[in-house]
Amino acid sequence: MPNYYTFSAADAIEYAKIYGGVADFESLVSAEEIGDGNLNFVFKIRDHSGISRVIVKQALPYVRCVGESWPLTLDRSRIEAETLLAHYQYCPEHTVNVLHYDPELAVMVQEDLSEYTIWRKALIDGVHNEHAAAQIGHYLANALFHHSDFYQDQLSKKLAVSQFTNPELCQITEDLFFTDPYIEHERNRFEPELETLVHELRIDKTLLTAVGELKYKFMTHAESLLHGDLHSGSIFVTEDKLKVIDAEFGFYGPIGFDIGTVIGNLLLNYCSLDARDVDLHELKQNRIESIVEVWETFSNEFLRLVREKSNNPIFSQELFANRFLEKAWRDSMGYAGAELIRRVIGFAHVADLDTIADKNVRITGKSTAITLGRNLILHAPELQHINELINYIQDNGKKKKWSDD
Ligand code: SR1
Ligand code: MG
Repeated sequence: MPNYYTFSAADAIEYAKIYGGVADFESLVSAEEIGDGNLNFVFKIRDHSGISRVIVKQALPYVRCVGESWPLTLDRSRIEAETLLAHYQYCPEHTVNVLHYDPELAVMVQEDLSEYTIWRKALIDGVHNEHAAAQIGHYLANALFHHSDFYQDQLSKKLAVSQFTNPELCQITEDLFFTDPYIEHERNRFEPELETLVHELRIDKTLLTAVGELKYKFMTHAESLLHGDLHSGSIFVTEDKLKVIDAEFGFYGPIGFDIGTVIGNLLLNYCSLDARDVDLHELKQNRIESIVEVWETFSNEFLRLVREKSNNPIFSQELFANRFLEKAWRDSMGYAGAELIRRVIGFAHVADLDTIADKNVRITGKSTAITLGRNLILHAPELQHINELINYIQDNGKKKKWSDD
């Protein structure tokens, strides 16, 4: 990228003036770098009243949280913008609006979401956002249906698969999700108290085979244009609204990966709740109801879209669509399990568990997450109904039927 340079705050302001779509653009005067993710610079651009007006986001040619020793393609910025635009086309109410992007500078300008809170923060604070689960289910159905072979025509789908080929970011997931946690690797991080549980994962051949199946499917099943990193830090919420951001891991993959990542993050939060000063019973119930609502909204909406909009006379048969969703459900369970495990023992953790100050409570929460994750991966193929998952979660991963066989 010959024209690439890293933006200073002043560069970000100038850029926002030109491309931010702000009528009184001369009023844009300050930029605050607020990026707290692993990869990029994010500038919040404010006017002279201190009101945040737009976001300027720039990819760095390396992994930000590690440094230049881990180089990373700038093309992820194009992929992110194009994935968000593609999802916005079919679900504008739940996708952040990209106002402008420049692949050479690896930069994009996005709508400001200052009135929103990161869903992970709300979940950690013990908040139940009543509408969030149904809204993310709606986003998943619309984003995934309209980029699948149920809707896209054969030729444009195949061109799109090539447009969204994202080898370096996919490699991160292939390694961090599906390989590192199951081997000794310098990127892994976990407390010594978890050593026995981790060892048990690594010698469980049935588990490793199931993880192999999930990884293989991730690498080969181009079912739809995924967000690719739909954890609760990529989702912004208010009391009644929800927007998805941060789609640089976008690619054509198995739809259960996005659904499973959402469910996995709700489960990670569930595992952390014992540490919070809140009405535990009610909040645990809220998290479980949210998981049910994500799946039910997604599957009902997906079926409605198949009935009303599918262009393919073979795929639009009710029985075929139902069978497709049964497989997506089982995949989702497996990917949720893999998310639980990698967020506890791999490179990228979650604040839900890591910020628990009391060591015993933290280790208990993390142990539950590992055990739950392991059982989800192992038993995903036989899980017929969401109620089976719910019963199991309510037993905190100790249900005899599963752990004893
Ligand atoms: C090196 S990137 C680590 C993690 O951050 C991203 O948000 C993805 O979840 C990735 O696995
Ligand atoms: Mg991200």
